[in-house]
Amino acid sequence: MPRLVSAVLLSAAVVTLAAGCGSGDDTKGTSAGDTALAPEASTGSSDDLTATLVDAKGTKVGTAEFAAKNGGVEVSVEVTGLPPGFHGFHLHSIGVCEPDSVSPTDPTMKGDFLSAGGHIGAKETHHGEHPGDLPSLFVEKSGAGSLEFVTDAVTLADLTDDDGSAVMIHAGRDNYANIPERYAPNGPDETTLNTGDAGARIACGPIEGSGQGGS
Ligand SMILES: [Cu+2]
Ligand SMILES: [Zn+2]
Repeated sequence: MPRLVSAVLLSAAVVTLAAGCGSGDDTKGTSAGDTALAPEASTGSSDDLTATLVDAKGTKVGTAEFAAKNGGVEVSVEVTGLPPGFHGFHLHSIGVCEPDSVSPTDPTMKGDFLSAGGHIGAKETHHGEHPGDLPSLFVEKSGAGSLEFVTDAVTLADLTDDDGSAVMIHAGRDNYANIPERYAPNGPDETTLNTGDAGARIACGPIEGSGQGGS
């Protein structure tokens, strides 16, 4: 450090000489600045999970991170290059993201990222109450979007079960199966109760990491 300080003083002296007047700037040269950048590093943990989101062409469109928080999971996602507006955003039950793949539950269905199966918890209850149902992702006009929230409906261990899990972005909006009775006197149909009608799957990311110790 002494070396740096003397270099700063020297250059300040040169500037002062060159300028020919004594407006010496003494406020520079106190160099605590570098250490102030550190705090972010402390939030990382080896238990955290991550996912790289790709579109059907395999192009990376974003990343998601999952960290244990308050007995649940804090989710942070950032995307770019997606169509503006609201998008259905879910945790799907299988950690496989293959374009143009066959649905594991319905072999007659084929489409992008169907390999990831349905929403986590789809067998137990209806959409809107699935543990894998998440807040909608809003994408700005630029194609960029970000979202951070906590869900206590899943744990990191749920996301790292035997067949893994995947984070999914849909083409359309999620209605959370919230269909007014005046449209559906007998209640929403099966598709709505399973999916929330968010449409095609446009980006998918297998969730990776051990997740051990997080619950
Ligand atoms: Cu989904
Ligand atoms: Zn759902």
